[in-house]
Amino acid sequence: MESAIEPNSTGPALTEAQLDAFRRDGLVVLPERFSRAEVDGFNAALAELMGDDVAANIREKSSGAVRTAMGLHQRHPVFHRLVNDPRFLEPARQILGDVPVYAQQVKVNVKEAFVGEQWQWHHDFATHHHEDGVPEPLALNLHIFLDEVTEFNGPLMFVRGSHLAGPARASLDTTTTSYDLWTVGADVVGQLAEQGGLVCPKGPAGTMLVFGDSIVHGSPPNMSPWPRRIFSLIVNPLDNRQTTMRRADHYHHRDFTPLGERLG
Ligand SMILES: O=C(O)CCC(=O)C(=O)O
Repeated sequence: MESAIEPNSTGPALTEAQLDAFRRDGLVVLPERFSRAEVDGFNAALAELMGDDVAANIREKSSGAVRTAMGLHQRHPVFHRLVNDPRFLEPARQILGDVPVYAQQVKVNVKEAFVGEQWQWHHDFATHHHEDGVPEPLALNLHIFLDEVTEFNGPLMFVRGSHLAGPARASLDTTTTSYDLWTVGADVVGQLAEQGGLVCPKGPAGTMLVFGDSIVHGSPPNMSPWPRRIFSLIVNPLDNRQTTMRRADHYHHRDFTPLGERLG
């Protein structure tokens, strides 16, 4: 793929080339970070939660299918263990420095076959800042593909390097999909993409993806016959934590216990 994919390293740590890719492009793709057996375990745990009639299972406007299942580390021990996995925490430490981080948001974005809706162009910091009062764009979004992600099943697209000039102008979109989001307008996306182009990470289940809080990204609907599930952990340094507690806990958790200290 494009330059954001760098050869895998053997342990949880990122290589220098992978760190360079993250700083330059705003994201890095890490192939084969989780095994097929581990992914099967995550999908089995998710299946137990998908039928729950709770606010943390956010549904598609038209189909009623679950779009995002949130608060997962509080709902299943498999995800409680996962948010403390060194394959997440070591890259976070390398990027953010030796600072304690908390689990800001823990979810699976489920794009069901045929019905999964789009995610508008946005960067995560706009929502974190405007809704939750997060001061700086330091949070990291750590993904694991739970299905093979292809060009067909609604893959994420990133505007490469769109973080470099600072967070892009954004406004609140409450109508386009079932998920209210601070989005980036077509004019801004066009200008940024002119400079950096688009990157569309694809790969088998078990692939990991790391991206920063201010890189612009989005994804098209899933018209294919195949689901596209992606686990997402957002970590944020404790001293950059939310200052406004307006949203429900599953959108932005208020347990500021540092990750890596809560196993057991
Ligand atoms: O799952 C997707 O397609 C989009 C997810 C996303 O934009 C995010 O996690 O910020």
